[in-house]
Formats: sequence, structure tokens, C-alpha cells
Amino acid sequence: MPLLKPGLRLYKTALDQAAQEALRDELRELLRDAPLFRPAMPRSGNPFSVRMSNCGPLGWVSDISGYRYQAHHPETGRPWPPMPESLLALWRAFSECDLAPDACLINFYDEQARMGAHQDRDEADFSAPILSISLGDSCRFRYGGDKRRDRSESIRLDSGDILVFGGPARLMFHGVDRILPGTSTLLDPDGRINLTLRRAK
Ligand code: MD3
Ligand code: FE
Repeated sequence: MPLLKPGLRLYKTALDQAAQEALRDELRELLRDAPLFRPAMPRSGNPFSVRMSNCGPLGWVSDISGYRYQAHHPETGRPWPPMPESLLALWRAFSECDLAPDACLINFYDEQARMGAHQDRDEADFSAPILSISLGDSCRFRYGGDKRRDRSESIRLDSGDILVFGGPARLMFHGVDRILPGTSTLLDPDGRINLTLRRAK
């Protein structure tokens, strides 16, 4: 088992080229129903550089009034589309968790986008892991410890990689330092998609 540190497992190229293309095509359809939106930071209202959408019963949103999971798209008002069976199958194969995910956050990064160091603590139960799937351009992913000041290190994530964060890694600080433009031709427009499967409630 590919352990980067306790609770953090990295599966390089868990999805081969055909599986990446199939998932890309499913996401393209799904994003027609639930278009990417640009979240804003609580209080300041500053826009994120990352655009987002979700699938599954619940989706993570952020706006001037705060972060939360909710059942509807913030712009269309429609329920999020169902989680594709292919994603549920990846959860069963890699999460080592018996309970199904109820939320999948879809992050889209253009070449300028990044994500500052943060913890994911809006879920009701931290005993379930979070599973991340990378598609498209590679990125520099940074992770540290449970405190912002803890030493951090960075790794490159490539299209098709799966990361699982559980147990002692569940509340670690992490972020995306930068996208590495031109490293993949999977997506059009190019950029990077990251999917995170979660148990929100
Ligand atoms: C570690 N996304 O959506 S995925 C996020 O690449 C997020 O889009 C980044 O951080 C991205 O919240 C990083 C890896 C990741 C996701 C969730 C985690 C790492 C995590 C939750 C807890 C600990
Ligand atoms: Fe996160």
C-alpha cells in the first residue's frame, strides 16, 4: 500500500488513459446540468480562482455568508446531478470505507488558479476518508500537518492519480501551489479537474 504518511495513500495512475477519457466525458455531460460556478470567500466575498460544481446528494458551496453543504446548485437552484456509478466504484475500490459518499466536489483549475492551504472541516464525521481524483494538467500539491505552522512538503499530482486521506491525515492542511500548464491534453479547454468524494453528513 502506497503510504506517503500515516493515513495518506497515493495511487499513481489508478485510472489508465481510457478510464480518464471515459470519466472526462461523463463530467462534460454532468457539467451541462450543473455548470461550474465561482465561489466567494466568506465575509470578504473575494472570488476563488478555482471554479466548482458538485454531484451527489450534497454539494459544498462558499459565498459571502459562509461555507456549507447544500442540496442545490447556488445559481440554477436545481438539485446536484447524481454521482456517476464510475465514481462510486472508485470509492469502493480505494476508500477502504464501507459507507457510501454523499458529496463529490468538482474543482476546475485554469493555469492561473491555485488553492491556499486549508483544512476540510465542514463534514459531520471525520472518521470517513476523502478520496481525490486528478484529471488533466498536473499540479504541485502541498500537504503538511494538523497545524498551519507544521512542516509541509509538496508532490506532483498527475492525471489519473488517486489520493486517499483518512485517519491521522484527515485534518491535515493542504493546498495546490500551482498548475503545470501543457502537461496534459485530456481536457478542452485545458486545465485541471480534481474530484473529491466525501461523506458530508
Ligand atoms: C486532505 N482540493 O477540494 S485534493 C478540496 O486538488 C481540495 O483540488 C485540492 O483541497 C485539489 O478541498 C486538493 C486533495 C485533498 C482533498 C481533501 C482533503 C486533500 C485533503 C481533505 C483532508 C485532507
Ligand atoms: Fe481541501
